[in-house]
Amino acid sequence: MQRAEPQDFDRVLSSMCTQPHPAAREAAERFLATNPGDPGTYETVAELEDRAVELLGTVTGHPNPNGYVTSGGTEANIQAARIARNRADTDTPNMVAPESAHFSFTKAADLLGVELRRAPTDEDHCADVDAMAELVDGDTVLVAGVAGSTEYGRVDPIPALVDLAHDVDALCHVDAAWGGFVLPFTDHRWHFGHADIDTMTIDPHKMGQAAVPAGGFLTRSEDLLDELAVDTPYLESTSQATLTGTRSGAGVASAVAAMEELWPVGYREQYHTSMENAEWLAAELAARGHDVVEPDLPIVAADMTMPVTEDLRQRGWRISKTGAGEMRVVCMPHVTHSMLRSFVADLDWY
Ligand code: 0PR
Repeated sequence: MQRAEPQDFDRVLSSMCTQPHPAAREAAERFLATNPGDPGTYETVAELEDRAVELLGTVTGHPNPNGYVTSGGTEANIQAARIARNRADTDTPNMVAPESAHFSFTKAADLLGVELRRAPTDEDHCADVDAMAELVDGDTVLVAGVAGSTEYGRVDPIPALVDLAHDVDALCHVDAAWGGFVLPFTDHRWHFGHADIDTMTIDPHKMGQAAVPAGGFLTRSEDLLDELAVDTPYLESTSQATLTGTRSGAGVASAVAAMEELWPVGYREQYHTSMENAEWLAAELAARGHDVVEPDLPIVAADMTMPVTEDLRQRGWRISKTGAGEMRVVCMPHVTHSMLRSFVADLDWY
């Protein structure tokens, strides 16, 4: 049988993952057979994980963060909800999030027995603080905001959400799974340095250009992470806060390599390139009469008819859509200007 090969990235406009930076790829290969889930045995990769958390703290304005490298944003969001539920004193916990929150919150709610209350977003697809305030009550354990939403790349008013959460003694979680590595180069107020956020998701395997799997989960203080700790009787380490047991040393090593290589200059350049591409595509689509949702971060959404998008798929393009049915293009590092030019040329064929 012919050896299977992964897809090329040259027509992928739908993904929130990308080709790893060469240094990240090399580090992933080197640490393939290591398990940060057993730090007593795999000491080097355990040290690398400490370094990863330190670097993630640098990116998110926290000089002394706690946390670990997760399997992805889903695990990090589940863990945030789990901490909030465990520390609260209620039998009927709920969490409040904007409707733009990723579907991993639905999984977290289901797994943890926490009711998920989603508030409508404002006309610009951002969290509407007043609408969320209406859903918060004495049983609210978590208020979540998104910094770089999956569909439109929008950033919620995080400081106001922190106030909303803390007014009812709930935790505030920020999901910057995708946006975390572009937001430092914008004017948004989204990170630990801007507000008393309790927990955060920020994934190296998205805009961070690390290999999959490398998600990131950070907590403001050690006691929050301790809410997750279970005893591990037969490991040399005595407790474990992660959701999974055996974990990817490749992910951890590649996250460190990518961040050491790219923070801050490489990420800044990538942000500017991706934004230029997104703005160029938005203008080209608008010039062709499509309704475009203006990009704030490098994601472009535009109303296109579905037969067109189906046909583009036949031509090899991988594009996704928003819940409202708009075409959605994520300008990841592998998405170049020339790629977008040939995409627009294909669109002009109609
Ligand atoms: N939070 C946000 C804001 C996200 O966008 C995502 C994933 C998650 C959490 C969950 O992260 P993990 O998928 O790492 O658990 N957003 C994309 C999505 O689910 C992920 C994705 C990645 C989609 C690659 C397509 C793809 O090819 O739509």
